[in-house]
Amino acid sequence: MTVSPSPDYLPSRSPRARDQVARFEATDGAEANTLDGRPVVVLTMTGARTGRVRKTPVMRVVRDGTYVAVASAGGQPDNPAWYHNLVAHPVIELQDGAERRTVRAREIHGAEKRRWWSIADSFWPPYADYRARSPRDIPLFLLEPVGSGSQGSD
Ligand code: F42
Repeated sequence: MTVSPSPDYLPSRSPRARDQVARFEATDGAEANTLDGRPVVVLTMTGARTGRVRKTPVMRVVRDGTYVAVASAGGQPDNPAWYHNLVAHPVIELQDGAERRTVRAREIHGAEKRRWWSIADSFWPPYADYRARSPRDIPLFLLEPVGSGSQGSD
């Protein structure tokens, strides 16, 4: 079952991201679900400024049912715009293949973040290069199932 974009949907300014989301959603996650052969998921969120529906592909990073969103933007000096969306409206939808789930984004820090970086690097090794060249401490969000009591530990 394919979902037509809601009228509130405001596509990304990035043609690559916008086109990948369109193909991914048109095929219910069967196509456009990789980058350089590594799996990708799509996040659907609420814009921090516009309140519109925003979507962004991110690399699929998951361990024991918990996903991670890495706000790397290729190591650019600034956080991606979608970082602000997850801070302002942390309950989002994650689509992995045909499976959609509601998750809550929680930014992590310290020892918890270091642990998850090693997991994220195993899914997408270029993250280590982004960290090396970015002036930012690239943010990581855990995308936890809604309703989980996990507070996480630093
Ligand atoms: N980016 C990552 O950061 N991490 C990844 O793991 C990742 C994987 C990936 C895989 C495939 C692919 O095609 C792209 C991938 N990207 C990944 C790139 C990602 O999809 C984004 O293109 C990139 O992270 C930049 O995100 P961005 O949100 O900055 O996008 C820009 C291009 C954009 O669309 N900007 C909009 C604009 O109009 O300028 C604003 C978007 C927005 O959400 N605006 C908010 C609103 O209210 O609508 C306001 C946000 C604010 O600043 O308050």
